[in-house]
Amino acid sequence: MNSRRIVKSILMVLALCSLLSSHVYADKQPNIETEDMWVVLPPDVARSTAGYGVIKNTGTASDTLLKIRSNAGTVMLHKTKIESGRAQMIHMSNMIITPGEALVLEPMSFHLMFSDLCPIIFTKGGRVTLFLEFEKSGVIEVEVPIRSAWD
Ligand SMILES: [Cu+2]
Repeated sequence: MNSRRIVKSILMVLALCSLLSSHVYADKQPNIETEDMWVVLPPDVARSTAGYGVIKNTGTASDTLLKIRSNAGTVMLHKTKIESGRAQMIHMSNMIITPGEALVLEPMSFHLMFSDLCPIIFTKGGRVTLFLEFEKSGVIEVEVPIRSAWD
C-alpha cells in the first residue's frame, strides 16, 4: 500500500465515522421520568383507590403509554370528566406524551385507578410497584409510596 492509498482509506474511515455519529446524534429518543408519585391509602371497606403524580417526557421524541400493571391489583389510566354536573370516569386505553410534556395525575383529572386491591400491600407506609409500559421506552418500573390522603 502506498502512502496515498493509506491517506485515502483513513479519510474514508473518518467520513464513515462522522456519518455514523451524526446519525446517532440526530436519532430522537423519548425519555420518561416520574415525579411525586403516590397512591391513596384506601379505607378498609374500599374496593378501589387512586394514584397521583407526574409522568413526564424529557426526551426529544414522543412516546405512548400503552399499559399499566402493578403488583397490588388491577390498574388503569382514568380521566374524570364533568358532564351535566356529574363526575364521570373515562378509561384511557393509551396516552401519547410529547417531548417536553407531562401527564399530570391529580384529583378530578387524569389518575391511576386501582381495583381488585391486594390487602397485604395496601397498608400505611407500604409501597406499590408500578410497571408503565411505553411503546418506545419499554417497561418502566416505579416504586410508589402509599399515603393517607389526610397526611
Ligand atoms: Cu377512576
